[in-house]
Amino acid sequence: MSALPDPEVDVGFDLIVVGAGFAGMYMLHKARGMGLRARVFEAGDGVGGTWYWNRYPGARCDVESMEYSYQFSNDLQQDWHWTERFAPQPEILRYANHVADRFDLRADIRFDTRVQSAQFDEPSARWTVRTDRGDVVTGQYLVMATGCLSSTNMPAFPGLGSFKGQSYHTGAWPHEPVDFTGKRVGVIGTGSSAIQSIPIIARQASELVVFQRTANYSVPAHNAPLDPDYEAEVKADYPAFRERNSQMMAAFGSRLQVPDRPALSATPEEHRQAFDKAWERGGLGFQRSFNDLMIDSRANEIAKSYVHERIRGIVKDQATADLLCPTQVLGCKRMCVDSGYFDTFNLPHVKLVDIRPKGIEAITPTGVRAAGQDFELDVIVYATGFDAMTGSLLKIDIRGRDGVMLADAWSAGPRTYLGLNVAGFPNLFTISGPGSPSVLTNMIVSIEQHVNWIGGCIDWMRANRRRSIEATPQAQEEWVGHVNAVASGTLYPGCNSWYLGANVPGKTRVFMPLLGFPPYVERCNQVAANGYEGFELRA
Ligand code: N01
Repeated sequence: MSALPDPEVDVGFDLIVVGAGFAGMYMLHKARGMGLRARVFEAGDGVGGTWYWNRYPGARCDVESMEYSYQFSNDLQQDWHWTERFAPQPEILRYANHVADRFDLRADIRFDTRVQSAQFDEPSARWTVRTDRGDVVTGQYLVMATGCLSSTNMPAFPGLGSFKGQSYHTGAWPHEPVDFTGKRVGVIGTGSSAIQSIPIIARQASELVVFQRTANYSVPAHNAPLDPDYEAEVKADYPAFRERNSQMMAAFGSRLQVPDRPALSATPEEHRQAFDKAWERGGLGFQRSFNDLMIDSRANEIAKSYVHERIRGIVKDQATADLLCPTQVLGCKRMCVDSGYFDTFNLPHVKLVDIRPKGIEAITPTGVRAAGQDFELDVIVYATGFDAMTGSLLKIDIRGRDGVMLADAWSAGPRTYLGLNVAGFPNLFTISGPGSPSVLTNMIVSIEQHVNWIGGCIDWMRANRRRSIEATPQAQEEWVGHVNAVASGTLYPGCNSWYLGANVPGKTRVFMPLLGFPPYVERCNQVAANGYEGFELRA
């Protein structure tokens, strides 16, 4: 990397963007296309966001590669070639870098620079942003492209820091490969990051101890080289393929064409056929085998039993298999997609430790104390997840009208209108913010929809000579109620998931994302068509 530039003092930006992941990169490209002067700040030394930080072994996207990419440029989507059905992290990072090069994005991004504060100034209706490198810049609009899963969750285990061996967090992995050969490794956590990395770590480690608090549902990926016929078929009419996916509730997976029917009206034989088919196909489509799995707990129990049977069929030691069978509602914690996770527990040097009810008792100088035992380790991998959706936003001292802090405005949980703006914080936009479909969808599709909406909004404001936009408290109240009402009609809020913030001690428990991409898009479009109803626009 080249030497870092001197701190910048510039009061002339139209748009300041925080984060150079997929959201920040496209926002910058969009802004330039509109003739806006934009500055992007990025804490890392490269683009890619989540794919820049999450370099743990086995990191891979669980949305298929032909879908997990930008659609704003047809040339880009035609030119780029994915090599696997589910793209691995290094390839996605290469793609992000390709986009940055192709659209010459780096020129307007300041890397290695963390935004510390952002303050709205009422008389000028502009935001002043300060960074840890001394930059002080102002812009009319502030766009938070900070990502939903980017602030790592490191639990305050007693003795944390005392360990003399090597420690890693999956969400902030080193850039150099980590060699586990001959090492005794402990992995804390059994979410997606753990489930993807455990089979790979087990191939190298001399001993692997997995510390499990909650067993998780996982379906096989059946990853494979990308079928060239399938790639050609999609590329022959990429826009129509994108359009079909945008009509799906999670904005991906239209090609599965699963029948839209409830499990409760199907026979046991039909259940087996549908679940077998989904299991053999691999991927998150399993959850769509029937349309009532996330609505009716009896239907959910049927899917749950099927997965238990599969786990018991793979894992030879029945006590271990029992521990690996999750008890919570299937899907209320995000389902995982794995390559050989359950099989790994058949290896003689891999051990599963149930840490309930006490959890991790301590990190010691020589390893981990849990379940009343001391485990001697050379390496500890913390796969303990993220302070999701709000973590990165609240790490920044954001102050809106009258100096009100975002952290105070959200003390009882995040409150937004459309997941795009917060009452009292004019000209602030949150890409894939809480209250929008975000993490319950193909993220790139949601990101593009938000960036396009923000672009349209700024265009409209310019044409109509408005200099500030801000959600009304009433519209925000109604929206928060809507998001909660949608979630409470489902089984999603039924367990301690990060969707609810329940994985971070002390975080207010509220279901943060909104279910259902197509109705959400319709609502956003309606709001715009009606002159940005629900927003106050000042001249
Ligand atoms: O994090 P998680 P993640 N003591 O929160 C455990 C996306 N993602 O990084 O369930 C002991 O899911 C915790 O236990 P429990 C994806 O959206 C995508 O794995 O809270 N254990 C859990 O087992 C995913 O959902 C991909 O009881 C503690 C684990 O740590 C999201 O990122 C790949 C603990 C954390 O699991 C997060 O996944 C990877 C404590 N104090 C991630 N605190 C793709 O494929 C936490 N745990 C695209």
